[in-house]
Amino acid sequence: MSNGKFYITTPIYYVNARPHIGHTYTTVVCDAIARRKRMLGIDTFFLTGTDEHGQKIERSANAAGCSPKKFVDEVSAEFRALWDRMGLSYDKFIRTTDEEHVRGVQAMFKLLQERGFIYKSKYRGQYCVYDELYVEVDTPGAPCPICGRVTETVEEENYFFKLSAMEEPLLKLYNSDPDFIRPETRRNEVISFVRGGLKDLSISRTTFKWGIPVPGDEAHVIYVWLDALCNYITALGFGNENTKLYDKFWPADVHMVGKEIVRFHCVYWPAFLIAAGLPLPKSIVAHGWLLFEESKMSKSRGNIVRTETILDVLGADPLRYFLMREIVFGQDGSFSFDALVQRFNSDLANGLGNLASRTLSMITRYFNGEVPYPSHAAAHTPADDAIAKIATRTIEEFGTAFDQFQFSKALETAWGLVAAVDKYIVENEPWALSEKTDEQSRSRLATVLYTSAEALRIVTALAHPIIPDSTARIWSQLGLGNIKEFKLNEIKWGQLHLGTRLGKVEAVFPRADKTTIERMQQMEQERTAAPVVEENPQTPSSTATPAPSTAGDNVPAAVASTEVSPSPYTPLAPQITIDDFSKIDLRVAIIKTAEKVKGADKLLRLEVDLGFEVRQIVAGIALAYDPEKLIGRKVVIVANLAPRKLRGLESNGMIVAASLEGGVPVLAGFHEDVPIGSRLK
Ligand code: ME8
Repeated sequence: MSNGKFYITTPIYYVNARPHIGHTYTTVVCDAIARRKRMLGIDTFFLTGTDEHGQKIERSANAAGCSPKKFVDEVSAEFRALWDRMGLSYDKFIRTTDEEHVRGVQAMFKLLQERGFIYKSKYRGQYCVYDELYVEVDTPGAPCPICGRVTETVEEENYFFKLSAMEEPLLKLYNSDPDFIRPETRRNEVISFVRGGLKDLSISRTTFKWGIPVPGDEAHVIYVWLDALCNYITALGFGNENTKLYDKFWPADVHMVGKEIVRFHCVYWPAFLIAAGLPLPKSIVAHGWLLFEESKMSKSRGNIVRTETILDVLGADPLRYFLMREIVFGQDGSFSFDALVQRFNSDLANGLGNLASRTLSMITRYFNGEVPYPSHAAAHTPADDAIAKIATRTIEEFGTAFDQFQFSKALETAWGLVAAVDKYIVENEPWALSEKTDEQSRSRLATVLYTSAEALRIVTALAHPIIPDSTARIWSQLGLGNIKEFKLNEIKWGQLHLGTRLGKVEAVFPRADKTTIERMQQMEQERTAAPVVEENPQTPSSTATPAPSTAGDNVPAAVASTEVSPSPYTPLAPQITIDDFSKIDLRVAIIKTAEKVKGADKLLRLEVDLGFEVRQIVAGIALAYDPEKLIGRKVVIVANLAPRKLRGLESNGMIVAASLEGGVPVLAGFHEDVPIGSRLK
């Protein structure tokens, strides 16, 4: 029997970057929500996918020396393979290069045209390629007010969408439905943005080709955000022949997004839908950022943590648990390997895992592997009733918190039950009861173990959407079969049957130790240490161009493959002005000290003297240079690069080097003797 329907979406991810745990975070949250809805008997559709058009992607493909299609095919496949490896339960993986999507977007464009919301006009302005957005700055080359990257001057004849006409309808929408944008802080930001006035929006481009052609005017491609946002309806068949899913699931219940794309989802998307006369999504829910070393994890900052590293070492469930428990949904949260392992040990290995193994192995030992039931009432004590009460309250509170996106609170509540049962076991000493042979003690032992197993069953069922694999294993150890068949909406205390035969009891969460952290750090280190010439987040080319091939796994497969890059030369980065170049302060410095960084094969810690100051730089040159031989050598450094941490050491600048085949660095230098502190121009 169906208990209604539910449609949830993640953003579709750009394929100019490989997936990292920031993308994983959003997708895991949606997966957990979708799983819970399904367990509640709700007909659920969970959509994710990749955003594959636009100038940013076209440039990344050019830089990789391959066609955009080949480039997007490879990176999109990586996202999908990672989600599959994690066991994410999406119902559809949409790609904006899918034919049905292209048809659907063109249908939407035509619909907006027919309804009089599109006109053609000339436009000259500053465009931020990274954000794929015209920005409100006048000076050519001025930085983007959103991301700080250098903007480009674009002059074209564009199609425009009458966004200015949407000011009133949007404000009416926000006011009439306070849940349309969540949380409240984001809602307030959007309202004040719209109150500030809306200008018409350019929705086509002629300066590049990698996009969906405007129907009837193929010189134009459709603006990438109009293209991308439509995925939420085209995935269901909008604009195509078969609209069964669209008819059933649209409007979406939840569009889950990161806080940086709230404006696109809460202003542009409903504006397009209102103009097209289509139903609006029920809510847009924004979460915060996953930070690593205090800044947003992103490819251009080079501080990403790969999901694969964690999967290889710990598996999917510990990561899922960490993301849902440690990060207060809606706020920014920090990621570190230390915190991940600490959470894993305290809550999973010592918490749920320990409760499962001690309860189930005692039932195996004392009751031949069959769930016991107290045989007379005198075996009951208020302590048993207290656990039953806490469990009943937990079911209620967990559901309420989870359904309000308070995942951390929900898990805290469930683990409160784990802690209560642990205490109960310690206080009731089943091991001592097992040594007594009188009937009263045997009944008491049965009650204590039944109570513990029943509480374990309840926590396992509640936690299943968050840690699906391990809970499925505990469930089958409890002798309950396939957890997927369990109806969460019917859960209550006392459903564990007397005589249920346990499955094979095995540890579900083997404890992690220091070497677990070291292994993960080492894997990430090896990936980030190699590049000497780093990406600079302040330049547009760095965001459009994948990292040099020395970056190893950080590079989309298309870049790393020699097959697709026949030229031995790295393609030129997009042109910059002299003003752009003047922002880079290159100085001559002398190396004073050099030493290997412990535990990082490729890194050296250097102290360099610029004449006016001595500073520390961490460089990935250890495989090419002996530290002793570097002392006294003059080098060129990028002196005004923002500091970043490598292996916990702050690096204040970057040494300039040529990168030879295989990423071997060769330091830049001079034939003449140049005073330290001199600036290169
Ligand atoms: O914006 N912390 O794609 P994108 C938390 N294609 N979440 C993060 C994160 C981090 N450090 N980094 C990424 C786009 N995310 C567009 C979307 S939708 C019609 C088009 C997650 O690849 C978060 O959900 O830049 C964020 O909004 C999304 O990835 C951005 O992915």
